[in-house]
Amino acid sequence: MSTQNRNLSDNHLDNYPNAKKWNFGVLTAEWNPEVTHALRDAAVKLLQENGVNPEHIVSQDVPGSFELIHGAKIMAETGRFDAIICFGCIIQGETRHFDFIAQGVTQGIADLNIKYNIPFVFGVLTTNDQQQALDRAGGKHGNKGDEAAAAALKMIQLKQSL
Ligand code: DLZ
Repeated sequence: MSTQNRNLSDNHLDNYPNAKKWNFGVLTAEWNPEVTHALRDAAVKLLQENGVNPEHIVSQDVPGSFELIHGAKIMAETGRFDAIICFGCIIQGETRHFDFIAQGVTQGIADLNIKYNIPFVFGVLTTNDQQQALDRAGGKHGNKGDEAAAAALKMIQLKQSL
């Protein structure tokens, strides 16, 4: 994801008069928690700033980014949520594990978007090192948690406007 020309937190949000009725599932991978929890906290804050009832935000951790897929599926099948936001941070290591997990999670979350009639937001950072991740989790490139929350709000609004 390119951040060269855009601070990720530079979201100009619309007005969401119905947001107080909307329900959100938020899933957060426990790997690299200093990053993923910062993403989650920014998202929850932005949702609430836009009128979402704190009691309508269900937040759960999963072991790693790979588990976001099944966690999101379980959440979707409850039928309770208008959108599900997934947070993870996959950092390049010495082996090809990074590629397989990143590919699997990306495809898995994409598949959920097709299978279920709600948006699943991809808030997964894939970076070369921890600093790049921190730069996007409240650092010099803003916080991708804001962007993910904004995407969820916009997609629910889109669905309800059609
Ligand atoms: C195994 C693994 C590795 C090597 N790296 C990461 C990572 O950078 N970020 C992340 O969220 N999870 C990682 N994991 C764990 C996998 O996502 C998954 O939890 C395990 O493979 C068990 O299914």
